[in-house]
Amino acid sequence: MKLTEEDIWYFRHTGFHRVRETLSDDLLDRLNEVTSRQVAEMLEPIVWEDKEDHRPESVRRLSKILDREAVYLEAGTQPFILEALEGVLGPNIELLTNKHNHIMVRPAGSYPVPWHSGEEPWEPTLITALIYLEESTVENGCIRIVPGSHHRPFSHARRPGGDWYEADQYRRAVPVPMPRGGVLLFNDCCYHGSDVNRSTESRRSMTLGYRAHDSHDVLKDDPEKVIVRGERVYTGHPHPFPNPPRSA
Ligand SMILES: O=C(O)CCC(=O)C(=O)O
Repeated sequence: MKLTEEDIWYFRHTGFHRVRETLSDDLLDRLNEVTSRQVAEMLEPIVWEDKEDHRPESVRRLSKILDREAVYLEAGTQPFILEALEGVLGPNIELLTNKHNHIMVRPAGSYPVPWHSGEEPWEPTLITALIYLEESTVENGCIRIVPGSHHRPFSHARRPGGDWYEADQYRRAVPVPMPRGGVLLFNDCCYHGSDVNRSTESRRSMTLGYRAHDSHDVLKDDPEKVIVRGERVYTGHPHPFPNPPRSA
């Protein structure tokens, strides 16, 4: 379903949007089955909870998922997700393979994701999609986002560091619990982080990054970008410029 004008206004102002629709049970089952296998077999590349402890229970993140199994691209190109993205990115959308492109497995006890802003405010808008393979709650360490922080007019370290609970971001952020199959979109320039997983189960979500295609790009075949909606248009000014100009 397309975003309403109100949805788009709030998305632009707060920096995040919970999509109305959810993934089908069939797709979720397939995603979880493939993910369980990759975790059990400890298929690299992996980010570990503890670098010294390589066990399935210590898999924090599975990286480069789009190279692993087609079902991950199937999830990331669900029409309802692309339709929602179109509300803020326009009709020509690229999925980046060199940003995110991972599953946060977040096993029981998983330590926090430190506060960070994925992009700087002056960079082209990058929308992160978190696609939930399992329910995400305050108890299992759901994401927290600082609403409006993508509009900050001051410069601030992208990764401020320090104690997670003492940080200004902790006071300013709101927790965003999500259902199994839910999709959360947010401007990656917003400060965000997530708490310890205090439950006894994992809390899996896919993380993907999308941007509007840059119509001024002369080279269209960037191997790290997959066009997932629309087309790669070109709108550069011609040179020499027609005289008299056909249009302004
Ligand atoms: O899902 C989370 O816990 C945080 C996700 C995140 O910040 C990331 O994947 O970059």
